[in-house]
Parts: sequence; C-alpha cells; structure tokens
Amino acid sequence: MLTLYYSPGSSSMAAHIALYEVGVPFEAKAISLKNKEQKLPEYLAINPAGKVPALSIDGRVLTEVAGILFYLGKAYPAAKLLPDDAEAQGQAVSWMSFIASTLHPARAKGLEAALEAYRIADRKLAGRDWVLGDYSVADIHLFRLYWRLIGSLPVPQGELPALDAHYERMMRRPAVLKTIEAETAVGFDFPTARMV
Ligand SMILES: N[C@@H](CCC(=O)N[C@@H](CS)C(=O)NCC(=O)O)C(=O)O
Repeated sequence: MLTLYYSPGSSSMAAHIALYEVGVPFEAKAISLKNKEQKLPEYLAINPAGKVPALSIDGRVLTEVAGILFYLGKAYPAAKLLPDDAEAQGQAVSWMSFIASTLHPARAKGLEAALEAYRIADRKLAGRDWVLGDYSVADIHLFRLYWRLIGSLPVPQGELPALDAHYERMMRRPAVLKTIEAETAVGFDFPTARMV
C-alpha cells in the first residue's frame, strides 16, 4: 500500500504526478503547510525533517522528491519513467540532484538569483524535448519547480525558452492535468515563499 503525504502545490506535486503516471493505486493525505501540520509530532514521526513529500511503502517511509521519483521509476518499469542503463540513470540522478540543490533553493532568493540558476537548466535542456531524451522522472521534477517559479515570480517572457517549451509539453500530459485538478480541488495553501 502506498500513501503519499503531500501539500497541494508544493514539492510533493512531483511525487503526485509520478504516481498518476505509473497508475498504481495510492492514498493521498494532505498536510497543511499553512497550518504547520508538517511540524506536528504525528507528522514528524513520519518525516523527522518536517517536509513534504513523504511516501509510505507498506509502512516504510521514503522522503525527498528525488528518492521518491527514482523509486517509482524503478519499481514500475512499465511506465518507462526511468531509463534502464547505468549511464542514463546516472544522468537522471545528476539532473535531480541539480534540481533539488540548485533550482529549488533559488526561488526563495528572488528573481535575479532564480534566473541565474534557471538559465543553467535552460541551457542544459536546449535542443531536447525531454531532459534525458525520452520522458522520465527528471522531467517531472524539473516541471514542478518551473511551474512554481513562473507562478510566483515575474519571469520575463522569452527569457527561458527551452523551459517554456518543456512546460507546454508537460501541461499536455494527463497525469499532470490530473494532479493539478486534484490539488486545486483541495486548495493550494502556500504559507510563505520561503517554505515551498
Ligand atoms: N529537499 C526536499 C525539499 C522538500 C520541501 O522543501 N518541501 C517543502 C514544501 S515545497 C516543505 O515541506 N516545507 C515545509 C517546511 O519547511 O516547514 C525534497 O526534495 O523533497
């Protein structure tokens, strides 16, 4: 049994999208960041870091977007979200490490710092439809952060063309639309720019 602990619109969207992509049944438990539910003892017992997402796999907890995406890609190969060969898997981990460590914190530092970081992603992505060539978990991770960036900061039109085209491709995927619909129905509850 899979249980996703998530907060609508937050980093956990990536895990939510990947769960819909693989098509496995799961339970979704919303954690309100605005009400600081992630800091309650019940949730800290699940994820001591006090952050979403967390994915319970038959009671064992997996945290961090990259770890959850890698797991879902590997555990459900029919969905083809993770390439088979070692080098391509290394590229997936490389991208997701870059996304988590460089892109994620950049937005909270303001537009200029964010653009500096996202320009690197834009250059890396240029000329490809998908991050690794074929669609993969790395696209889901990248998309969620870019979705949040352009929804919260005034990124100048045309500044990040490869990311814009990638965003458009992602917005045509049923799993993405389903996640946005499900999370919108619960209601986004962003607490502060810094936390998400
Ligand atoms: N490195 C973590 C970051 C997760 C993260 O920052 N989650 C935010 C929401 S986007 C959160 O739970 N913030 C609550 C808090 O920091 O109190 C990951 O990739 O999963």
